[in-house]
Amino acid sequence: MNILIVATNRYGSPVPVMPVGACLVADAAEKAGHRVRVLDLMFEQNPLDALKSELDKSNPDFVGLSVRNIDNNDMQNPVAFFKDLKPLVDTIRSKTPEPVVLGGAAVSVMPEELLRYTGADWAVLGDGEVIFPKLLAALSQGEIPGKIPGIAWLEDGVFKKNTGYVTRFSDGCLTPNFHRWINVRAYLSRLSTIPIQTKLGCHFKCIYCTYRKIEGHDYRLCAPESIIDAIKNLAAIGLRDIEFVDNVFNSPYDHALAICEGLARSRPGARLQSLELNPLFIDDTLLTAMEQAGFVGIGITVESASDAVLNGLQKGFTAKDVYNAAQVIQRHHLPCLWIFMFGGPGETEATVRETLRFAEQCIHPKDVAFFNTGIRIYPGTELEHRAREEGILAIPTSEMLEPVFYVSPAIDLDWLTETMHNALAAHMNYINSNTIGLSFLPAMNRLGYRLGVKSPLWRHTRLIRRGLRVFGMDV
Ligand code: B12
Ligand code: SF4
Repeated sequence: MNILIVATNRYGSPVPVMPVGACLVADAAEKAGHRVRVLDLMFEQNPLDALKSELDKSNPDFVGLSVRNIDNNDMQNPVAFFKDLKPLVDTIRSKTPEPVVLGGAAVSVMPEELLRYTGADWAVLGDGEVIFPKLLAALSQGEIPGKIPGIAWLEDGVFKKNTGYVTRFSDGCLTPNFHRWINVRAYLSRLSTIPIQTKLGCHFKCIYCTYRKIEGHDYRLCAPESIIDAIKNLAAIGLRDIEFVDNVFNSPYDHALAICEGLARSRPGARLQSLELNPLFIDDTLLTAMEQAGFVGIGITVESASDAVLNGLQKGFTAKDVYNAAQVIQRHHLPCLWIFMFGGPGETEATVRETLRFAEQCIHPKDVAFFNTGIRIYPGTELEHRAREEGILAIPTSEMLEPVFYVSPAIDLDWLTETMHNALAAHMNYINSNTIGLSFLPAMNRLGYRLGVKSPLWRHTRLIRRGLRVFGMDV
């Protein structure tokens, strides 16, 4: 069959992210014997015109839409990306009667709502490179796709899904042939990194999290040797800025350590990053291995340094673990981005002050702290139940594609905004979503690339903020 896969994401902040999922799915469909084309809308001036002309060219029997983001998860400057989908589906429908299937992280998070909103025929939940070829085979043989694990659809207006187990990483196929499908240079020239996953699944139970909906609760680990080989191959073709996009990179600890030690031994010459470290599994052994492996930046997602909030979020670690992790990080030379989230259950003025005190005392000025405010509420999460109980959320799930946020009723948003404004003014290494949501961030990424700046750009936060302030900007 002729297959067209459309990578719909056009968001350029903090960097445009390469559509790794769409490319993996394209690779898999081609391997299954189909003629596949990918249309990446990221840099298209006019996405609907680009889609129309691609549909004319490829005359597809089947169109897959890769949907990454529902919205930008930002309470201060919300942008709803899901609204771009309807005109895309309408354009496809105007040109062809063939089936339209949705896939991508956003679809795993809110499949029913996205199927209803777009009117697409099928949704693939999770691992598209395994499920999509099976769906194509079923449809081409007139079989019922609903028997395939990982498929969702609407039947007489009723949402149905098959949530059977899917195996992944079985063929060691970790990285797609990016050059075959997308304009890699366009991404690299905007400081994008090459994404790679080392595992799926998460054992933690944070109350707001959607990741287990996407990847499942059980770990599905990729063999460390396969990961090391994949990184060597990427580096050998010049794709050296590589980012681990696991939900948590350092859990299970032994798996992460084996990968880092293997990379330290084989030295592929890659510049590695991960923004998803959990403070529970940070120690000198792992950080030493990461330094030797070629890491150039790490991010640690602690959300808070207050036990009341960490408990409320059910993070599975304590403020003591956060302080311990900070001590270990200070003993090493890896630039670190600390990620916090204000407004969770249990947040008060006192807990915000506790977290800010931690940041002042324990985050080195050359490292960076990112403070988010408000937590996006997703259907089916513990946070949704809590928000409904507390009267914060009253709309039905069908309306939750529009971003809705939780902020602890015990916190005054004006006070928090003022407090953060003052904290950012006093610390040039602090950023919040207003700073990274800057409309000119994409231009800054391009300028950075031309000036020879290497990813991650956040390492230069102090310099950038100072520079922009000289030009009179309130950042
Ligand atoms: C790593 C990550 C990042 C990194 C990306 C780094 C990089 N170089 O790529 C950073 C930190 C930059 C980032 C930023 C953002 N992210 Co992010 N990110 C992730 C994370 C953890 C992994 C994404 C990933 O690469 N997965 C690996 C690939 C292989 O999987 P995949 O793309 O999902 O593809 C698979 C399936 O979805 C499916 N599939 C994909 N396409 C298609 C197409 C078809 C036709 C089919 C059938 C199947 C299919 O098959 C693929 C292979 O198995 C996810 C959470 C998660 N666990 O998925 C959030 C996630 C994708 N991010 C999210 C968001 C919101 C954002 C941001 C808007 C802001 C934010 N607050 O984080 C920005 C947007 C950036 C941008 N420019 O678009 C949301 C998106 C959904 C939503 N809730 O709206 C997620 C799901 C997290 C969440 N909060 O729920 N992110
Ligand atoms: S540790 Fe991360 S991925 Fe796991 S449940 Fe918590 S927020 Fe989600």
